[in-house]
Amino acid sequence: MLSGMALAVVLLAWRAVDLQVRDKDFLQGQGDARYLREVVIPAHRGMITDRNGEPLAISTPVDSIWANPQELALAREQWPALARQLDLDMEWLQDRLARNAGREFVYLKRHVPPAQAEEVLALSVPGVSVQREYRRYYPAGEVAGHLLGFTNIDDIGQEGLELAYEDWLKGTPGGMRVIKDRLGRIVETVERISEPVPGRDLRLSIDRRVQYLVYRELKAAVQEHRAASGTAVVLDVRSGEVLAMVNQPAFNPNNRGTLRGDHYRNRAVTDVFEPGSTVKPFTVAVGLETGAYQPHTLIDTGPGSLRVGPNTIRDVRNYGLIDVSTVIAKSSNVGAGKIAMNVPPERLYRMFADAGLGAMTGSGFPGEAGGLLPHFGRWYPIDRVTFSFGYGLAVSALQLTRAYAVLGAGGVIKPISFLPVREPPIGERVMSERVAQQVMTMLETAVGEEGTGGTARVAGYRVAGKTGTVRKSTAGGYEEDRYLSMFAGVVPASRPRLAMLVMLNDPRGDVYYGGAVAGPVFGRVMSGALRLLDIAPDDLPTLPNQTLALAGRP
Ligand code: VPP
Repeated sequence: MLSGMALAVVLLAWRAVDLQVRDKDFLQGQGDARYLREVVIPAHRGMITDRNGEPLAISTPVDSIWANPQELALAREQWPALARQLDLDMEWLQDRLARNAGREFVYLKRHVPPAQAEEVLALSVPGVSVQREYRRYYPAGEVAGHLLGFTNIDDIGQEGLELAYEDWLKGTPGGMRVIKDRLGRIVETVERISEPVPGRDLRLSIDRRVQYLVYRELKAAVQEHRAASGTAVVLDVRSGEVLAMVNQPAFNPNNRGTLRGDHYRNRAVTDVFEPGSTVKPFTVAVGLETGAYQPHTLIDTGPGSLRVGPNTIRDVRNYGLIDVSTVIAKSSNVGAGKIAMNVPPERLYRMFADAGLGAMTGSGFPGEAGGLLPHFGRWYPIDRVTFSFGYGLAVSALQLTRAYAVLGAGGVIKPISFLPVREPPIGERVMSERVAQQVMTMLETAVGEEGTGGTARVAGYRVAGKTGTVRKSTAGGYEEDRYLSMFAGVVPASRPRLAMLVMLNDPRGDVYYGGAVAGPVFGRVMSGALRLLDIAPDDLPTLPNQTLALAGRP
């Protein structure tokens, strides 16, 4: 019995000691477990490409150098080498470590090239580590800056399509559990909790080649006419896809540091303005729809002004007795005003509203403006008249371009898309196909010999379009010598494929008419874009037959 008891005592004692030792390790482990941490593994952000897969935004791997101040404090003698390698100055480093002394983690330098990070690691300074991150790179630079927007240092979309499609692009970060020692050193990767899920790539409707053409020509025109800014939008008439959207001055999203708020807003969707004469085609469309007018109906615009109650509206010259087509070709305000007086106000309002003027397009672009379309119930007689030639309402460049795409699509409005669409949408009818066709014919004459838009011509293609020169509104009136100069058009007129608006804000050169300032930009862009997109010419000079015979062709 005694020996049994003695054995029990020995066993118990051994167990107690054993537990103490093992527990110690275990408890120590637990102690370390006090430093059990979850570390985030960033996900690779999806690439943004144009409609043909050309890269527009790519996330490239970079490394960020971070330190555990508590640990680094023990290696002061290595700080100078570290500072040199990281190109930091010592005061900054000392101050940063001092201010974060109690913490385990502080960034020393974000987004250094992986090679430099390697050299820093090679110094093997205690407490200094590297974290793999991603930095956005925009190959097209400022050509597509406003469209894409940009991400912040943590690769989160801040503006533009980077913001609009954040959830699609961002992916899901992974996680891993690590044990860190008392000084916060990762001593062991305990387990990968979850692998990072990369973001999805985003293919846009944009054609990078067209985007570049528009950027180049708009930039040149803004410089040539010393304009304060410029905007241009190109839409695919059949699909409603945005093929190009440019603002000047542009900005380069690769150099985020230089950005100011008003620099990177996408004016084409955020800024609204009075469209002026560019909406006359829609007033004429109402006149044609109601049957009150035909293209050849005569209107007396003499003496070049029209009294409406106490107000008077004017043309830049007295066009006298002209037909409806000429009201468009010469851009007569009086002609448009008289049509407006002879159609029901609600029909005029309805046409503008159905064509999307003064309303959000639903494109999903962040910060898109709605604009203003005062209800006809609130119109005084003068409002009804000035509305007809584009004053008293406010639209964005995207809305106005979309309205011209309606004319090109035979009177049907289509949703706007910044992504490729598989099937051209049916859209909704806004006016009869007959009226849309008649208006398109008038817009061709506006670009012909008799019109104000001759500068928008494109060799080999029939062009339908409208000039606009709009005095900028100020509090309670209109500027004497500050204008918006515009041209909106559709090509090829016989089989419409592209709609484009070009607008220059406040040209300070010696010419300011829309026809002189914006028309040429339209012509130059379209003569490049139509060929780029393999769109067949519809206005080749018909060769005399004998020439064909000489060429040995039937
Ligand atoms: S005619 O077509 O674009 O080539 O009439 O700003 O008229 O009543 N532009 N622009 N008017 N306001 N209020 C002209 C043109 C030329 C016309 C247009 C084809 C030769 C062109 C205008 C414009 C104007 C205008 C007038 C521009 C201000 C607002 C009105 C004078 C430049 C008007 C009040 C000089 C509601 O676009």
